[in-house]
Amino acid sequence: LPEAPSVRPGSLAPILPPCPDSPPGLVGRLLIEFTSPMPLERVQRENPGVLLGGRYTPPDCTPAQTVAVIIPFRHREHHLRYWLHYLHPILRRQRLRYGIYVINQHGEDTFNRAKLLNVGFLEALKEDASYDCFIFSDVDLVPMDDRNLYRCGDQPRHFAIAMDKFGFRLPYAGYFGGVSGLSKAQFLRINGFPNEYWGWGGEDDDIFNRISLTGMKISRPDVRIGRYRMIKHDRDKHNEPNPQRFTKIQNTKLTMKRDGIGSVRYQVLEVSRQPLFTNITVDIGRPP
Ligand code: UDH
Repeated sequence: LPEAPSVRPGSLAPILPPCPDSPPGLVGRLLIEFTSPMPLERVQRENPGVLLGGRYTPPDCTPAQTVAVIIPFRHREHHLRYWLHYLHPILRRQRLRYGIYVINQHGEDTFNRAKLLNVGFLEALKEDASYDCFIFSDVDLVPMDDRNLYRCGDQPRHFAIAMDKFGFRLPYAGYFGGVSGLSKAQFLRINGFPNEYWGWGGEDDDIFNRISLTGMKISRPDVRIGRYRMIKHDRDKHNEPNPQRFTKIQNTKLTMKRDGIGSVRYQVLEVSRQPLFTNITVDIGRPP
């Protein structure tokens, strides 16, 4: 007879073993395409194990970390449907305990990616104080290999190292854009991300500088595994290249102490728990 699973005293829930370091059941290289439209109902139907708000816990093991995936967002609904379609099954196969947070910038003022990510860090922790790993992902980036594990390590992690649009190579040594991950402690150590990069560009280099200046090193997957497809799109309105970015990234050392997670000001307008993600609409103000 098979042995009955052990049960915690005073509870009917079986004690689950720790999730393995290398999850079994990964498939490796994936076929990713963005051709046929992706209805949300289909994504929902195909992910019955995902709970309201986009929460998931493996049924068969206890993960070492709890991962909040933070997505900066405005007017990219059809990208989000592809992202959810591909990422939920990948994260599930990776045996992660996770939640998905879409941080939606309210209004039509200039976009501010890094400030939205700061908001995501704080708001995810308000939802669940046990988050200890934060993955920051653009909505248009889908990994092409599920061995690219969305979890945190002893150094900040850069995941999107080989995007199709850059010929599947790192565009420059200090590139930290697209998809990155920091533990709660690593994030706090760099005072989070800058709030003062309005418009496109520079904020990822500022984050790279913060990491270097605090003596940490970027960890990256193998270039054959860190491959990504980006959903092709035109430049968004109200996210023009920021002409100040070149001078700002020269000054990270001076600005990072006063500008970061310790100084972020915003107003949450709505928190809505959808079947596959939590949407947080936020007023982050506008450039001075
Ligand atoms: N984002 C939005 N809405 C916006 C702007 C940005 O959701 O209006 C988010 C989204 O998660 C996006 C991320 O911020 O993936 C980064 O912005 P981006 O996709 O504009 O940046 P990227 O460098 O593209 O990927 C730059 C414009 C490319 C124009 C190419 C024309 N061929």
